[in-house]
Amino acid sequence: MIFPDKFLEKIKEAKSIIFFTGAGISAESGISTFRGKDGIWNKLKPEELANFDAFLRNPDMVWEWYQYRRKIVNEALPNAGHIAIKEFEKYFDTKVVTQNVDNLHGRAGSKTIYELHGNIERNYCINCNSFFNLDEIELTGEVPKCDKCGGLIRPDVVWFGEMLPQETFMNAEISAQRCDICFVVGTSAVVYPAAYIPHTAKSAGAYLVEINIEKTDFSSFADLSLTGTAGEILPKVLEEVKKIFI
Ligand code: BV8
Ligand code: ZN
Repeated sequence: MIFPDKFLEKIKEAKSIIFFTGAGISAESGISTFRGKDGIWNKLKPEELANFDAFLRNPDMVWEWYQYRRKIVNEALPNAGHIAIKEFEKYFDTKVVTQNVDNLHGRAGSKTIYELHGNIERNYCINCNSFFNLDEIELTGEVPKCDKCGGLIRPDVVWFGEMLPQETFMNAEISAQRCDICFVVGTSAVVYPAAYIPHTAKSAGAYLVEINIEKTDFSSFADLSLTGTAGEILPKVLEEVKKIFI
């Protein structure tokens, strides 16, 4: 893959890099995206499942949907894209700002990860906010109840209409304002306020590189659009970095 000189110049000068990632980076790990061809939202409507009212109306069904997704996440492994991002830490101040809840960046070993939409492996009681790991919960197929107060236990993900974790989002914004290059990887960039992050980076002067298998609403903002899968392109970018920094 030949990269434009301008991009190679930016890599040479860069100190700080952020990777803004979405469901597309986990597609090659076998986790389906939300809005792509095999997207899960195509079959199910987010308003029916990923929101608090749906959970109160039908807690067992929403809990079951997350159990189904957790099973897929547990069987998944970080792919070459996640691993390449981890390797960038050897050459730059590298931060991951992810919309994904699958913890694959964490399992790939990335050190600084801002999970804007939470993490499917964590759960908490909607009544007393006690946190529970899955192995602390008695899984009966129905929505589990808190052993401290009997409240319903929900996944620690941000549903539609819910605020993002304040401190995490603030740290993500600060890293976007300070970065020299912002890679936008595997996201349709339609979910807000998360999708403001690459725009924040751009207005602060960062060089924006989109990595996606197709054009998105975001492509017109990118300084460079690399078309292909994250698992194929990110290792190639890393190869160029290694040539520059040997
Ligand atoms: C909020 C967690 C208000 C749960 C998710 C403006 C400002 C603020 C809010 C809004 C706004 N406009 C609209 C809103 C409301 C809403 C919103 O953005 N709606 C959209 C749909 C229009 N936002 C909210 O509700 C947010 N909360 O605003 O609260 C508030 C404010 C103050 C006080 C109180 C309340 C909360 C949004 C969070 C929702 N939670 N998920 C769960 O996962 O179950 S959203 C869901 O979408 C996932 O988190 C996902 O990460 C995210 C974004 O999707 P993508 O990651 O981009 O995935 P997608 O499938 O769309 O795209 C995949 C891409 O990858 C494609 O482009 C594809 O081509 C590409 N691809 C595929 N394979 C590959 C690939 N690329 C590379 N390689 C491959 N192999
Ligand atoms: Zn409780």
